[in-house]
Amino acid sequence: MDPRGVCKPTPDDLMEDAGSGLDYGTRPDRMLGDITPVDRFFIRSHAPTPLIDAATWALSVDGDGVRRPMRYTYEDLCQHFPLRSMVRTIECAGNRRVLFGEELGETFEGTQWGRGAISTAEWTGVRLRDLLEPAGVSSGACEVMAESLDAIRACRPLPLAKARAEDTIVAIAMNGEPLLPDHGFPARLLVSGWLGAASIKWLGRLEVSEEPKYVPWNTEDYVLIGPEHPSEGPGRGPAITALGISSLVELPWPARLLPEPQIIRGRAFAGEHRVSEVHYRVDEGPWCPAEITSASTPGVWARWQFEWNPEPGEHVLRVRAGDDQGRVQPESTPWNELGYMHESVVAHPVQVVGEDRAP
Ligand SMILES: Nc1nc2c(c(=O)[nH]1)N[C@H]1C(S)=C(S)[C@@H](COP(=O)(O)O)O[C@H]1N2
Ligand SMILES: [Mo]
Repeated sequence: MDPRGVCKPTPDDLMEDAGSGLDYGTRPDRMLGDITPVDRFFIRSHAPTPLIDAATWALSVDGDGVRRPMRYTYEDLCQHFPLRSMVRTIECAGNRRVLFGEELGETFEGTQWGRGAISTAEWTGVRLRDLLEPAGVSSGACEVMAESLDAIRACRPLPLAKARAEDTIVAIAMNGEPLLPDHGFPARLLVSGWLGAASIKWLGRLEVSEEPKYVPWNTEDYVLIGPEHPSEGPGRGPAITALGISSLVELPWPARLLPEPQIIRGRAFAGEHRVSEVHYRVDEGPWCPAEITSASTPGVWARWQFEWNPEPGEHVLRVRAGDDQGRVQPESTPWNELGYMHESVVAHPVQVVGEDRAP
């Protein structure tokens, strides 16, 4: 184990160090295809990566909301249940926190994320509901709490309906290979379209309960605290569930380009919804449609592109994504204490320089 607490290499040419020693974003100009290669998939861990032996590992399903507590081994998951594969994006609720702070002229505490706390994999695993069913979920059950085996025993409850969704799975593989330790080996939850913190890694227990559960991750962290977000329960603000809408340009910040025709690419994500349109704007020019070049699926980022022949000089590129619910990225995001859920259109600085001065 690396003294940093993560196992996989995190070279600067693929990943951006978010400062804590445990958190690394994917470099936006190295995101490559629809699916993020595992070597650059972002990492967000609150404690060092635990090294778990799959041969002795087990996942228990218990709580007052089940009639027969169950215990599944790694072999049970790999061999005794139907396996489902699906491409899904995971985004941290704190993605773009640094840009959010710059927008409001302040510095938010917490992981100093730029734009890279978002990645997409093909996940393979067992539907969570297939693991709940043998335990006999009671008619009064309302939540399923996922609990981790890491040093902080991270946990966060899910409403039963989301736990039973077609695309909520206990994943054992990522891009066709067993999970890497940093991403939750031997098994993690994958909650489609929700904040990354719902997708508990190093899963050890699923507690089905007949009462709502309150834990640090739905009362103090991963809640929206601020005047625009009145608290509805015992938490400091409403717990974040589905993610908002955002986009990024696949270029460094600031970008340096040559003054010649080229394709500008990027991605947009709308949480549980489908990205349906992407517009871009150069400097103070008109908004123009970008072409969406990937299948647009709920829970998965969409890729987009446009052609640009930039004039030499300093420019600002803005991108505004919209989803199938008619939601579009706003000009600004209301303040919340922990700097979550930044959705604003961002002004991406671009320097266009002659051939001899290009990088
Ligand atoms: N056990 C555990 N699960 C966890 C976390 C953690 O620190 N511990 N971090 C969460 C957060 S905040 C995010 S954004 C995602 C990141 O998943 P990744 O590291 O595979 O990209 O994992 C979630 N699951
Ligand atoms: Mo996160």
